[in-house]
Amino acid sequence: MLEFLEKTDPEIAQAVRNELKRIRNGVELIPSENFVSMAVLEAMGTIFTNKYSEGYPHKRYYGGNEFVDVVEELAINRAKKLFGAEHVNVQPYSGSPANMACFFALLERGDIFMGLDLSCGGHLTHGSPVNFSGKWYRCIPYAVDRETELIDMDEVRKIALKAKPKLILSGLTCYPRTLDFKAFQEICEEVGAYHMSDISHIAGLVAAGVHPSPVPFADVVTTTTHKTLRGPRGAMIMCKEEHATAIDKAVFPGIQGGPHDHITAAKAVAFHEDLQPEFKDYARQIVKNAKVLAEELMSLGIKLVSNGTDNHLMLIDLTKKNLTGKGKAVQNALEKAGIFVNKNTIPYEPATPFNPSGIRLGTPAITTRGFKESEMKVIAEGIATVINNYEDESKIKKVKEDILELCKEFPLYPELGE
Ligand code: DSN
Repeated sequence: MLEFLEKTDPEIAQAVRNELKRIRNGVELIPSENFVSMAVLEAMGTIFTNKYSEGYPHKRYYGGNEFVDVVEELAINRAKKLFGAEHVNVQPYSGSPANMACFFALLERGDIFMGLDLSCGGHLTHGSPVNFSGKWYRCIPYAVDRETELIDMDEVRKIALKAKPKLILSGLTCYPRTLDFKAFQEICEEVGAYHMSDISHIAGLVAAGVHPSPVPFADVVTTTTHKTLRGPRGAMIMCKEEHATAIDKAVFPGIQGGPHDHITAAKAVAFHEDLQPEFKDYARQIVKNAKVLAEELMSLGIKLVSNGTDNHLMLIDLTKKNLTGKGKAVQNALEKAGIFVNKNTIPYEPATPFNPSGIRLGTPAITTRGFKESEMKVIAEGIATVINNYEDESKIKKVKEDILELCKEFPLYPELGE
């Protein structure tokens, strides 16, 4: 591997090798990450990176797009089949521009919309005041219930009836439970709002039928392609035919220039993989693994937000261990043990976003690696030991040894050599 890179740029080649070693010797629990197949990896490294193809298939602003059109149409058609979508735009560079394109297509600056509050599991682009979505539009957030830590749809409805939003966004980056898209749709219809859904985290589960889909209901649905869908870094927008022109115009020329054709090729490959029967098994195993990991953690005295999970992720509440604001310290201690997670705010966070009181973790990447229920028990024990002893180097070292042992049994990217 890296034959040419090694000669041209040994420093970058070394960084790639080090990264490979890091992921092989650790347990990747960041719920937004995954390991793509060799075919997806190969597609990303093709000569399509050289091409400019502003516009859409058969309507381009540059010549020489005969084969790019093949690639983009395959990506679109496979995505439509995967989700049953009426219209798909596969050009968004990533999740944030995909969401921005939807706002541009459906709203005017200053319009009111509703999104899940960031500290309760929403995304920056769902109305955070530091993001374009909160600066250019008036976000009236909905939150989770303080007691149950669940989204209360009656409360969402009450807020919607009062706020009269032009759009309601159903979506999550850190909500461990099932979203009731049908209930969101009913509220949208009652108040005359567009329904936008961001399924970036759960798209693979939705495609495999292990989480309800918003596609039959929502006006527009966005998703990144690199999380549970296990594709390249990027995003796409699905929408009802009536919004197709507005969405396409908002993506290009609204906010983007030339699409990244090598990434479109890799999206097409990933969607092909996602359409295979094995992908359904993979998605089911993600959820099974998450349930077992959650149960094991709770049996070891770790408090989870909403006391469990229905999807691929869970959120540890450190306040119950008297570790309020220690998310960063615990994340670092887990990293020393070879367990990769991210610190996260918990609902109604008593500390700060940079030093929050939560740890977010999930099972998409470790499930790709082949881990099953019995491995979840080893991981849960490691996590609980580190949390209980996050300043004790010798206990952390012992966990690292167990994690290394576990990792050896599950080779990662053997095709890439040393
Ligand atoms: N940053 C992503 C995540 O980790 O959930 C969302 O954009």
